[in-house]
Amino acid sequence: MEQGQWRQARRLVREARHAIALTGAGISAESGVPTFRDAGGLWKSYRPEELATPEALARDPRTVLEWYAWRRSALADCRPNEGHRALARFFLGRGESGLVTQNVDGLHTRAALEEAGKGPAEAALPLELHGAVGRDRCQSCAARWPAEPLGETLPQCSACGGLRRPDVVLFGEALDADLLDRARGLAEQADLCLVVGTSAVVYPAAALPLATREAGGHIVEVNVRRTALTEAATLALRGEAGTILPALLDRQSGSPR
Ligand code: BV8
Ligand code: ZN
Repeated sequence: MEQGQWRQARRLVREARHAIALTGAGISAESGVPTFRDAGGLWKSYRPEELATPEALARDPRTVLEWYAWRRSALADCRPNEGHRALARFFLGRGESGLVTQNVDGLHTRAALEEAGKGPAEAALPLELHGAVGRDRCQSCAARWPAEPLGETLPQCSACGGLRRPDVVLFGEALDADLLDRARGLAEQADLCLVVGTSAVVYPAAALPLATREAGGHIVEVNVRRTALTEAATLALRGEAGTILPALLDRQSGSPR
């Protein structure tokens, strides 16, 4: 990456009064979590319409629940990487929330708790726009639980008998309105939106960086390749999140090797 671009990126981070970050599956790739649309990604082996929609869940709940049980088991050995940790330290240092994720893997939350040590982790806890695969919720009422292994019979809500399903937002399901309002408010106030490891094709999440830009803020993209958002970015830093983010966000570090 050429030095001028790097210096400009570091200046935008240093001078940002209100910074937010929108992350996608790419930030968890180095933790061993498969992305969706990359070669070898989840959508290459499965068709999202067949698995990640409320119609699929209604039509064939066992297949959908078994797919999520497989994804949960694939996550069991994954740990936050240096990209998650650098973002946690950044927001802890600023003492102001701004981390918005599309990911459901819970790795940002783990990084926040690990980096905060004894201190308050709040500023580094993410807004999980698409929910969390480590939680179940009831299809019919508001009950939520920590995820449990799938048994022989379809899991039922102990309160109302409804279907217990992963607490994630499927295609065609609405995002939590309050969460989305908070994320939109943060994006409109931000003068810097870091966009890390997302193909920026899923809405309404992908519209958030554009809200920052429309309000006069800068988009700095961190990705290994071009995306639907690269055009709109002030700077597109090409490389892996686990390498770029510590160098970009930690106070004393220089540019990545
Ligand atoms: C809604 C499930 C309205 C959870 C996910 C046409 C038909 C139907 C719907 C629509 C349509 N047009 C638009 C829509 C809306 C739809 C949508 O946007 N569809 C897109 C695909 C066209 N959106 C919705 O349905 C949303 N709901 O709009 O509801 C509504 C309102 C009222 C009432 C009812 C309904 C719901 C969106 C959430 C869907 N859920 N998944 C799960 O199983 O995970 S989306 C899925 O994609 C994931 O959640 C993921 O978060 C999301 C985005 O993917 P990315 O994170 O970007 O991952 P991807 O693999 O694509 O990219 C990885 C990137 O990382 C790449 O750029 C790669 O280069 C980069 N990378 C890789 N390695 C690294 C790296 N970068 C840096 N470092 C590395 N090491
Ligand atoms: Zn219920």
